[in-house]
Amino acid sequence: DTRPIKDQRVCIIGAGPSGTAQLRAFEAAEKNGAEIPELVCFEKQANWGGLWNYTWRTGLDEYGEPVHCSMYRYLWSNGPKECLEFADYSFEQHFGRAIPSYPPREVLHDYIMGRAENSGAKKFVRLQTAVRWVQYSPETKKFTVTVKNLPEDRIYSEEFDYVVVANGHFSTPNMPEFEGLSMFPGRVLHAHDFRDALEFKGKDVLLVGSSYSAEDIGTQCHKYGANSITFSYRTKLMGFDWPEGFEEKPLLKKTVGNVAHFSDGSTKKVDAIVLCTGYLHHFPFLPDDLRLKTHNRLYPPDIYKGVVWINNPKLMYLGMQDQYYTFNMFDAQAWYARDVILDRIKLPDRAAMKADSEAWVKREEACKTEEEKIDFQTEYVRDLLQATDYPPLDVDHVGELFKEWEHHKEEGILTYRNRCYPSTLTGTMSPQHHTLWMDALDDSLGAFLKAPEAAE
Ligand code: FAD
Ligand code: NA7
Repeated sequence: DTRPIKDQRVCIIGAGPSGTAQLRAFEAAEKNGAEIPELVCFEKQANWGGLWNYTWRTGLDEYGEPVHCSMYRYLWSNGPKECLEFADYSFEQHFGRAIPSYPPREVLHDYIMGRAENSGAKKFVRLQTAVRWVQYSPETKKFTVTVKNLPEDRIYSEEFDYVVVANGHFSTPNMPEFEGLSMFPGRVLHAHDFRDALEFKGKDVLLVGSSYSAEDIGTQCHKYGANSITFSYRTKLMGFDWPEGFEEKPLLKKTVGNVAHFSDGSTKKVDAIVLCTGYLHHFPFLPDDLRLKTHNRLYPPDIYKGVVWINNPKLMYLGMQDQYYTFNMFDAQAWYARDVILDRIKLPDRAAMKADSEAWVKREEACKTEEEKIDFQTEYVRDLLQATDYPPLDVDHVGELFKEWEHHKEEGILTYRNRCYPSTLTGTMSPQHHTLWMDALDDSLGAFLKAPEAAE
């Protein structure tokens, strides 16, 4: 494109951590004197913040839109905050002091969106505006993006030179069927609709799935007084040294009344079933030729550097990987996408992009252990970082912390959140939290930040 960059338009879909990273990346370039394109970020929720905005709603929202939120009350970070720290905005800078390593949702939300609030980025965000359709014209070389202003009940379209898809992929539930569920006498829900563990106090809860959601919702229900927790795995058990009250079973075959039958022939009477069976990459606004098709994995195919849609490099995706790394990886991707748009990064031809992407996919498929997978994502983030001027991030140190975190989880699935790690930016060791995680029932920002002597 020969037009000056300031005459070009970029559409960003979603203002979660990834979409706001994109806004922040352009802001950083502008501060350094660069000309930037016109930015429009469409966000269907009433505020930016993505999954980190908690709502009691499930199903559809007040406008009939699918509720995006998959988070729940009493959710605490499931990894050390030192692994996700933005390289250009430390936790100490945000909170004015060092804080413990595993903060609850509200505290992380305050940090992530704090960086965005301190920038001028909000003016680019059109809230309560859902993207309905994206169409590319090879003649005009532009995208037509059709959106709905929800409160005004008004549909309109605008043209853009680039589209950055940042709508997240942990919101549309993967809902398998199991024989008997329609006659099950208790509640059956997906993790996406889980909101409050107290609902399951005194109950025998079955969680289908063996990944983060099962582990976290299960331990949380235990923390808030569930009678027993049963996990059912399809491929591999989690294998933690579970305390009394937990057990792992192979795959659920069927339910008969309130009795769950498992593939090893064993049974268990349960009161409620939570399907922790993961999420679908879901882009109802994209036609086939622009749409990423993948399951949840560390290197989805067809996107160069995990960002650029190979079949049409004016379309970019952020945050579509399975995630050890989160916020700083989204930053690395957003800085990369920005530099493609600013023409600072020259993309190779399609065949070379395809070959590069396929090589990464092969490398990912060869990873067997957790440690290899952590190393893989570390290499991926390193590769992105060397291409842009994103501030230095010590990914070797971050990778080491992820491995420590894995070991700490193995040592105690109910105690790992009491651990402390140093910031890779400032070197400061995080302080011990005033209350052990199992005893910390109040997850509010106020309770978390209270001085130890003032805490109950
Ligand atoms: P999202 O946060 O999903 O944001 C996408 C945004 O796009 C949303 O605001 C949504 O409203 C908007 N959007 C979607 N469709 C449209 C549309 N059609 N039009 C307009 N806007 C649209 N990560 C961690 O680092 N630590 C954790 O402890 C952690 N815990 C998690 C717990 C749960 C239960 C889940 C589900 C995820 C967790 N994550 C955690 C991972 C999480 O994916 C990332 O932290 C982060 O939220 C991803 O950011 P994102 O911007 O890519 O996507
Ligand atoms: P994940 O990590 O994608 O895991 C999905 C889980 O669901 C995984 O254990 C799958 O087992 C299981 N699954 C999927 N389909 C089925 C069926 N049909 N039957 C049984 N089990 C199934 O999703 P999570 O929700 O745990 O985590 C997503 C994010 O939320 C994560 O980033 C966290 O931070 C919070 P498999 O191993 O494939 O056999």
